Amino acid sequence: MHRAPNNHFTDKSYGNCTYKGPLENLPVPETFDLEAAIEGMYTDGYCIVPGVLNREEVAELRAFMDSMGGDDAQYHVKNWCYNKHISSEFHKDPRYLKYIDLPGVIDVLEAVHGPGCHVSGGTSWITGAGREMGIHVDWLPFNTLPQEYLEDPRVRIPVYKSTAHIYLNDMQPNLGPTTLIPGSHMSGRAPKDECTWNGVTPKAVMVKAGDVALFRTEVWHGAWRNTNEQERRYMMQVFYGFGVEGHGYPPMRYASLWNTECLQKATPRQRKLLGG
Ligand SMILES: O=C(O)CCC(=O)C(=O)O
Ligand SMILES: [Fe+2]
Repeated sequence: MHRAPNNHFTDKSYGNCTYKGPLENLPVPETFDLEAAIEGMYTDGYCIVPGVLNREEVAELRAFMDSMGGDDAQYHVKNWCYNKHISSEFHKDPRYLKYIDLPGVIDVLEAVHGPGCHVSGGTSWITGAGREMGIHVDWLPFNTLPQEYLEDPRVRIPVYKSTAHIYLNDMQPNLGPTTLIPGSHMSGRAPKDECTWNGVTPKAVMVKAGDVALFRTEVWHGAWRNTNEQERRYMMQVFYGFGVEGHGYPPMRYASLWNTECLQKATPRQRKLLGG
């Protein structure tokens, strides 16, 4: 077990946790129900917010992602896949602002993280054929908590950290969708040489471009293998938490480190999310 200086675990999975199928899909709600989405974060560990970006907004974000990071050739990783993964520089470019408080998504986030809800970072991620990711947790608030404590009806663990995935393709299996095991945050631990939990297999986040999936970091998840030689998968991640700010960007109250256009354009809600 590796521990970071703050005594938190750094291991997201152990051994072989690659899921090879069969692949079933998560249910995608047709409309957004805020109360159901909030409840989903506690019971299933995730929620899906449909139709957050329209077609024009999807095209705009894809173009923004294409414009980042210089020469495309450098992202073809030898013997692996195309992998363009760029950290979000919120303090350098006002174009990031609108993606941190997307309608519906931000209401779920502020409800689960409470008044201290913060953006802790983010990435833009374009991936191609050959890419897959084994089942893992992103972060556990307790290193490890016995499942029977978590299943005690008197216990409801707060959502400490979460990730929003903004999808920019109409997903299909060969684009390598995110996979996720509903309820697996109740395991209280990271997977070890396994890729199912409680008999539940990873389910694909088979959403449309412009849909958002939000999940707590204890949920077991990964990504199905991308085998699409024609089209790349586009996804933006935004990381949230409470009382956790400024990984990879300076909090906005350090205004001298921020681009002036970002400072001018940020709404009060965005300012607060960015540590203003
Ligand atoms: O790309 C995906 O679908 C999953 C990414 C992920 O789980 C991660 O970055 O930790
Ligand atoms: Fe992850």
